[in-house]
Amino acid sequence: MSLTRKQSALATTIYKKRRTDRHREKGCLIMPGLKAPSDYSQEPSRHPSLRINAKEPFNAEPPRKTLISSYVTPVDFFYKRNHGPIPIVDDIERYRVTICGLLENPKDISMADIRKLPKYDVAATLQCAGNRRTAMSKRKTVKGVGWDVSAIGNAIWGGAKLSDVLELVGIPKLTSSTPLGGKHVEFVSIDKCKEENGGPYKASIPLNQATNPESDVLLAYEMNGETLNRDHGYPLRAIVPGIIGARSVKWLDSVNISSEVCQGFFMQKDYKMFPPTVNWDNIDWSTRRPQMDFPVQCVICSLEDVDVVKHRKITISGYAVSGGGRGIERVDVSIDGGKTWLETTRYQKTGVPYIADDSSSDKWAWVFFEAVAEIPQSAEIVAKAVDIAANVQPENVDDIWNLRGILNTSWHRVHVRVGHSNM
Ligand SMILES: Nc1nc2c(c(=O)[nH]1)N[C@H]1C(S)=C(S)[C@@H](COP(=O)(O)O)O[C@H]1N2
Ligand SMILES: [Mo]
Repeated sequence: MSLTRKQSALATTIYKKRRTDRHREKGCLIMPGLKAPSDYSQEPSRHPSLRINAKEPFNAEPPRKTLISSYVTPVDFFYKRNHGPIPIVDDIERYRVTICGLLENPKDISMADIRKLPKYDVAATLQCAGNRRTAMSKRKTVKGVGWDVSAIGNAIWGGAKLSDVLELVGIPKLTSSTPLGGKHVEFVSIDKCKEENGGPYKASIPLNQATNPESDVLLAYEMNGETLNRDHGYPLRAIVPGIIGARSVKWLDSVNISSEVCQGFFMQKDYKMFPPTVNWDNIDWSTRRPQMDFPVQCVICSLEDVDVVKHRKITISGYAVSGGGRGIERVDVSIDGGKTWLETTRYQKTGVPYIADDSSSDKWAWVFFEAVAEIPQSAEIVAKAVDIAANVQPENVDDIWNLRGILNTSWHRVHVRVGHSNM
């Protein structure tokens, strides 16, 4: 039997309603086993060293020096980016993720079903598109959470490949279109976001990325070898390596096969890159595509933006990362504001030389860089990275300024003086 697209959409609606009714009967609030509070009275506890940029919803980042103290970012120090109160699992046994939309047989999948699939551990760096927004705002005000340089972290995500999960509902590997015209995979959460008028956070990726095992898209239930915690998406989240963090949807409720790109707020009215000429009076959201890929980025983490050091000989170190799994070919630093440059050494795991694009390196993960230099009494120190496609970071923030303050990848500059710390 083959359904038309309309019939299948109808089937999904009926299926979802039946499911809801079923759970209402059991006295369940919204969804089996997982619920979304509408206030902030049941938030998890968080590490006191996090810098809080917004309390409700909770948005926080670690001090930059913490980032370079370990290649794999400890869960406590991993930035937390939310758009509503953190959902709660009240019964993991009853939790199901619904795979629905343009397919013949929608299915409710339990954690046991997910765990039965082969487990993959993927090292992937997640970066919020708003990372370094505060610095962009200094040029000219932008709208959004004021992130410094640590809205980024690198974790080992454990879970099933989405390509394997989709096979359970009859979508083969390397599919770009289903017989019913499905071309996108939409991840739908249950959190209540005010941007969605109290509706859930959602985002989509193309079906051919979702069904390609090489893209390493995961439905993850572990972070750094531990069960995912509430802040990071317990019980199940999408991890889409190589693209902006906004598409790695946490607390999955359903995975919806659709003909179109997700029409949610965060795909259509946010996380789009506009040219510097666009302002709040002339913005037309429909003119731009949702941002997916991440451009090349690097940040100095061993020094604050304005810092005082004791000795002339200093270590300049930080992270570099690019989108789409592109490795880092080079990171250059300058101690004279960008007039002359010095190449740094790069590494991921200690003792293993980093070779961009080599099977020995973690394709989706950041790279640390380090250089030792003798600086004059006062210096402007700059870092810029080059990825394997020879993409380079832009010199000035002015050239990439945009009203939402996303993707600030301009050369990272810090000002250092040799002296005593009381300035
Ligand atoms: N359900 C849901 N998923 C979400 C978000 C959210 O608010 N709700 N925020 C997104 C954004 S913008 C980012 S950058 C990452 C942050 O993931 P983290 O909090 O685990 O670091 O989650 C993404 N997934
Ligand atoms: Mo984000």
